[in-house]
Amino acid sequence: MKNSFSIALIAGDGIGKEVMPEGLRVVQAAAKRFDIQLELKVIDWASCDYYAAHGQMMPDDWKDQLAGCDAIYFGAVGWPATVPDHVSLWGSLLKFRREFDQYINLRPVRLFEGVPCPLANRKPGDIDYYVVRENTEGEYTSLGGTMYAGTEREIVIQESVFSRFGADRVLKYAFELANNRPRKHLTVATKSNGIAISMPWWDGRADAMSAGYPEVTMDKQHIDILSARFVLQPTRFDVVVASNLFGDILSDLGPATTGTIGLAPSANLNPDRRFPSLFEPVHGSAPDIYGKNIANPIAMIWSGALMLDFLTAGQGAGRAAHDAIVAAIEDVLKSGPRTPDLGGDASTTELGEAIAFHVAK
Ligand code: GGG
Repeated sequence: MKNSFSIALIAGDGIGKEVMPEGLRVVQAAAKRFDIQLELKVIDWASCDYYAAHGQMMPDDWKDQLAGCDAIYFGAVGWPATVPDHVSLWGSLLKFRREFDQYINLRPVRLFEGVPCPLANRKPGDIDYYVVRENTEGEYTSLGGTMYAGTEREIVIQESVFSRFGADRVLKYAFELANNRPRKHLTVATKSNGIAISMPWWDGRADAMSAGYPEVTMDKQHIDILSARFVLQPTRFDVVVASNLFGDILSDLGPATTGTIGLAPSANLNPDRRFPSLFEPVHGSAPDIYGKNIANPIAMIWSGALMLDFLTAGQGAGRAAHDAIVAAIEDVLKSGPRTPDLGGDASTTELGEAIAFHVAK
């Protein structure tokens, strides 16, 4: 099995620049321990600083520059605010997702021992599920426009796009994931009572897909009550599949119920492996804490573990490296240093060093 990989490193903006070194520190410690060769390519674009100098987020030949990379390890995008958020996002991260056909955004949500849970009477094991977010279409489109701009008759239209191809492939991924988990339960996020064209159709695609997975129990929940149940009844969930926007919202809410969004990793996957996949924390650039070296690096570190696992298709050295990183996160969260979001006063660097130390053991 291949054990040598080329990784593009894109720190991006804000705290992306602070958590990236810690993610890399841990990924390199795991790679060394499990004899995985990593060729690292540091990329200084896909950032608002690059935009300030060049008037665009990425160079025209960005795809050529990433040719041959097996994965992209990504920090955050969107700061300073001189670049509007939609410009920075569409000019970088969304280009990667769409042009590298990263149609799955896999976001684990888990309550760890040692992390104070904001929900009453919840213990580790009560919150342990995946959000599978459709990542290339849905509500995130560039289709629409404005009419009568600046007048009293101003109209703005933004279309959502759901394709049979796009829905079926994300539903298939989610059913497969649920089928391989002990509980074998899939929740389909919907809003078919209010969004009365695309969402009943989405539900119908899920019904059709479920016929191929007789062991998977499926329920469909409207996004409003589903969100409430993330807070009130999190034990109901195992795998949750959602459209692009619903999935984005759920995958911030879910981690918030586990104490801090600073723990939440994500994997933007091209499961076909025709293009590089991208691994990033769920959180953004967090300008409010940027520059203080207090951001929680665990989301970045856990994303690095997902990257090593995916690169080796969940087997061999990559799986061992993933497991060692997650075990180190567990150990450090029980009794190690804590960043302020976890109730401590440790720095980003101290937490990263503590996890790397456990990984290297
Ligand atoms: N770490 C990823 C990041 O910077 N995310 C910022 C963000 O707002 N992303 C929007 C999205 O994932 O759709």
